[in-house]
Formats: sequence, structure tokens, C-alpha cells
Amino acid sequence: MNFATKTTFTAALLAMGLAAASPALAAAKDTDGDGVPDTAEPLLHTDPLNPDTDGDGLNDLKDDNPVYLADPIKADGAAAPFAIKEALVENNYDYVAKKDATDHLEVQIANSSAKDLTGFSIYYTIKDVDTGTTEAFYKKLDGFVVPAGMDARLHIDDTGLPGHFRADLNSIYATTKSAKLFTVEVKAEGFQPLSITINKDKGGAEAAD
Ligand SMILES: [Ca+2]
Ligand SMILES: [Ca+2]
Ligand SMILES: [Ca+2]
Repeated sequence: MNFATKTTFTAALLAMGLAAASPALAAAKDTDGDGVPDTAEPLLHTDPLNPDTDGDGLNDLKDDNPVYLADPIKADGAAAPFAIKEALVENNYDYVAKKDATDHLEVQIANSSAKDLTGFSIYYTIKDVDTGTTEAFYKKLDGFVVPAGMDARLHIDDTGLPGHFRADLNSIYATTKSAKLFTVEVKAEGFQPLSITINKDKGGAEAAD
């Protein structure tokens, strides 16, 4: 249990009048239908467009800790026939648009096998090195394919492009400027996971820098 998150959660519910079943609640917009009004999602650090921000199967209202789950990835399977070639959390660049891209988690996977790899999932944690606050997220990367003998890049952001999966823009990653430590674990179905750690420098949380 992350006490800080739980406290924020309770405070947010009170602020929105949820605990008191305020009549105003009926009119509160809740785009993702998780029971947390759009205006309260930032207070919980949750995503107003994702009913289960951390990916643990509990929706944001029912989840005592909606931006943290323990690592659900099993270290089983055959040796991974892929490598994490690069992982970025800042200084991203959009090679299609030929310009800097907003800071986001970006991972390049290299497939050294003779078969296309699918069935990917990712688990990543973000730790604020000043406060120790940690958030963690799990996603199944449906539709993400690394072709045989090729590389592919996956992005966690809000662009909705192919190979891009939704980020929580209310996460500490995007809303605070302190330095962060990331751990990233990637698994392809049937194979052992690989992991990597990345440091993000202090400053420039949401802008390209
Ligand atoms: Ca909601
Ligand atoms: Ca939500
Ligand atoms: Ca959840």
C-alpha cells in the first residue's frame, strides 16, 4: 500500500463530493466510465481516458492504489530471442515529423530470431528519486509485432499512432520535474522477460528538452 496515493485518493473523493453522494455528482462528466469524474482523475494521478490506469484489472474508483501494481509478469518461458536495444524517457525525437517529440517512454526491440514476435506486454515503474513516490503500470501491447530479424519501437504516449500505447498524462512522470528512476520489463508470449533501468534528469517533465 502506498500511503501517499491512498491519502490522495481519499482526499479526491471528498473533494468531489463522492463520499457524500452529492447531487452534483450525477452531472459530473466521467468520460471513461470508471466512476471517477474527469475533474478528479488528476487528483488521483489517474487517466481520464482509461478506466484502469495501472492495468491491474480494478477500475480507478475501486482500486485502493490506482497508479501502482506489483509486477504481474512471470519470469518463465524460453530464453528471449530479442533484445532491448534502446530505451528513452527524455530527449525523444520524431523521425517522421523530423522534430523533437514530447518526453515519453520509448523502447526499441530487436528480434534476432527467424519468426515474428507478438504477444508483448510491458511493466514499468517510475520512482521520484526525491520523495520515493513510485508509480507502476502494466499493459498488454496488442497488435505490436517485431518482425523476424528486424527492430520495432514501441511508444507509451498519447498520440494514438500505430505502435503507440496510451500513457497516463497525470502520472508523476508528466506532472513533476524531479529526477526519476524507471524500470522497464518487456515480455513476449512464451519467452522470458527482459528488463532495463533508465534515469531521467531533473526538469522538463512534459516538454521536449
Ligand atoms: Ca473517469
Ligand atoms: Ca480513469
Ligand atoms: Ca487499476
